[in-house]
Amino acid sequence: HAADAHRTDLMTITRFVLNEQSKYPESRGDFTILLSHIVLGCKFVCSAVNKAGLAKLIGLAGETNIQGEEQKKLDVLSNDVFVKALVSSGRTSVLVSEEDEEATFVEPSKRGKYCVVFDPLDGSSNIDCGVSIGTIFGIYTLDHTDEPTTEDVLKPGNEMVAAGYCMYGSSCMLVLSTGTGVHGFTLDPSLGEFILTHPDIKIPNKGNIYSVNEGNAQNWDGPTTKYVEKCKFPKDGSHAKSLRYVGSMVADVHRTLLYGGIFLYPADKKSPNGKLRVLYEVFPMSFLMEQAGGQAFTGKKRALDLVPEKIHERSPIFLGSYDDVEEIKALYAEE
Ligand code: AHM
Ligand code: MG
Repeated sequence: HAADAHRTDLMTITRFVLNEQSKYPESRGDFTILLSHIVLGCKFVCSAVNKAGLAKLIGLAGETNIQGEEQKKLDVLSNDVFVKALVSSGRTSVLVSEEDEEATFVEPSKRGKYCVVFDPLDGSSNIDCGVSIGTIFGIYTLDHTDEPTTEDVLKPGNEMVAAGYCMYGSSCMLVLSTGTGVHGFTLDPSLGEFILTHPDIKIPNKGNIYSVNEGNAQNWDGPTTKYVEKCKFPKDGSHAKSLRYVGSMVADVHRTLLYGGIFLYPADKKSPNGKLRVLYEVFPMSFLMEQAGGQAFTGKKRALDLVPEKIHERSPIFLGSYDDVEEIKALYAEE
């Protein structure tokens, strides 16, 4: 269609969220402001990630800057940018980042009603070879006016009001849910704006891809072992599944969301709670999966019903297409 070649009615992420929020008469635009600061962080990291390879080529990485400091590593830099953007939004009170051992409590004059948990740059093993990496975030509301504590984020994932990720891949994509479905926005670099390109993403009910680090197979438990065996050697006449594993959660979950299938980071003998972190990896991705019509399971229960006791707690996770997750749930139920 010739008319499609130049779209003139651009649904930016800000316009989209303003539209959504206008459905709530009590909304005063706080969420929109918070999100615009998250978006700023994502754009900054996207630009830094895109320049990283070049910087290396022309010898920037490892050099010292004007203040005589070593160039910051990309993950540290990303964390600094997100923390500063979130604090300066004036809409946050508690921040939990994968990069910081302790939670950040925003000073009283800059406090707001949201708490944000995030992994500023996930998939660190992929940074140096230019493979897709991403930012993951989840948002809670503060439900009191007392001094904020970590209790304000040690809440089950089903209490999150929004979650999302930004993938720094062949294009930069921000995928967001505020509890009314999942929507994907692609960064138009010439405009510097995220444009709605994937409205109302629904994950297929069943997929033909499984995604897991099979190098850990010797340490898996019974149900995970049985499940992966079934993926490769199905006994019911169905086709074997394909294996895809980037080792970058955002990329692996993004593909799972769009193509269907299952992503697993199970428990194993060496890491009985798996590897991934409940607050800023497991919860946001589980929130998105459910909003897209899929499921997320820990091996014991619905992932979003977990109540974390520590901010950096880990949990095994199985998430993806509804029917595929049903199968792994059945295997754990047999135990
Ligand atoms: P990171 O936070 O240190 O980057 O680790 C998280 C990453 C996830 O993106 C990915 O799903 C997982 O680690 C891969 O782990 P493994 O290398 O054990 O397969
Ligand atoms: Mg991580």
